Amino acid sequence: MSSRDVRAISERDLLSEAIDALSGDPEISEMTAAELDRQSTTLQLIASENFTSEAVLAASGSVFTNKYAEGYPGRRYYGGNRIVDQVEDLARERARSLFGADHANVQPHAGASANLAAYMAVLEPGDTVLAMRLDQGGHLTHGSPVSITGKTYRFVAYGVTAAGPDGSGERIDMDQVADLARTERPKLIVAGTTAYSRIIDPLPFRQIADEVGAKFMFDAAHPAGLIAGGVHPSPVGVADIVTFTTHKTLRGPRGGAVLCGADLAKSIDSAVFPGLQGGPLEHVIAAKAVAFREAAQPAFREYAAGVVENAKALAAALSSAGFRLVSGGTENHQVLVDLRSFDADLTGQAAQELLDAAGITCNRNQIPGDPRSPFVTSGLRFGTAAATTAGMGTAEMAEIARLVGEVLRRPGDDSKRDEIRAEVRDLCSAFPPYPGWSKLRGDHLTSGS
Ligand code: DSN
Repeated sequence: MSSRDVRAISERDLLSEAIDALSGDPEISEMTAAELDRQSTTLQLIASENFTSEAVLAASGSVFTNKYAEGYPGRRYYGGNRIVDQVEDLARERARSLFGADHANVQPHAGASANLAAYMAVLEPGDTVLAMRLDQGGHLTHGSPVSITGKTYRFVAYGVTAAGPDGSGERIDMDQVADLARTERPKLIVAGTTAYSRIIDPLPFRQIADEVGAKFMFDAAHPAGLIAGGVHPSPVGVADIVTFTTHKTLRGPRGGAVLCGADLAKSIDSAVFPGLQGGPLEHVIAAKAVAFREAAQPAFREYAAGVVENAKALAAALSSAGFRLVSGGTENHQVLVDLRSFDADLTGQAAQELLDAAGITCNRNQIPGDPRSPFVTSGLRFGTAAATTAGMGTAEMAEIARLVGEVLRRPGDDSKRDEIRAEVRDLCSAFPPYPGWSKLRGDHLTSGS
């Protein structure tokens, strides 16, 4: 079974009805068709995005959106939750089974709320936390001063090692993690990144946490699908708490979840509700359940391996095109590019805009030690999760790297950019993310970029 088969579910009739129902709202109907067109005719290379299955979309748009269900299965604050309880129980059970966890909370609306719940479960305001700095590859919720996390807790940051020859550096600096843990005595150590292209081994973090008596949280937002697919080591059973998002490599609906041992189950549940959230999004929880089931299929393992294989191919081709890769390559779904080697004057912001205009969607990103601000940046981040779902392989990755190089080599050449835009459209036409929908909505699709 191919990686596409696992997501080929027969909800097309249901979905076609759902789309037709939107025709009563011409503006949103038109925007939905335009966004489907954008997703179908441009390259989706944002590392945190993916294409869900049609079954996930169907569950996300289902009648469960109508239901208030504050509380947890069997302990709700509203009536009428008999079916919703079954849905949430099933989602929890599937999450537990997929990751081999004792306890799962599937209510967090996002990765940020999952992380906040984890902090709230084990920390008091002012407690010290050790986590990766945003400009080294960490996340806003890992203590950035502009995030509520940085305002509430005392975060101390670790980073990556200096760039070495032949891509030998720019790995998480475990010596620094150990040194800071010994001097700062954090109550919690956080592993997890948003812009880092290497495998994160949870075991050394566990050892350091044990040495200093800290709890250990692993934010698996990015690699969750790679962990479920067996191509990255699992932090479940190693970390005290594992948070993740369901919409990145895991290919589910937009949302978050928390896994933990039985010892922390009550604290995590109380932190999510009533600590941080009100009514859970049961339609999204239904969609999470669908995604967990899909990720447990054998074909998902092939998909996860394909994502990494494609990232390696994209990295190799970008390197050949003259781009320096942060850490020299990749072991996950991401490729982080340092643009300065390619063109010292080209910022991440300008490169992102140039690529966008050519139909290549990626995001600018700071690289370790970036002299430019987070808004401008010197880097680009690419991801292969969505392209792999659409069926692209290593040949397409080489082609994408060529297109990226051609666009960025001629920033002022509008006709070249239009030529590449046409090539991108041709490439995408062979890999439609929702083939049935494209036919279904052919009359509504726009012809713009
Ligand atoms: N915005 C996500 C990402 O792109 O990695 C993280 O929250």
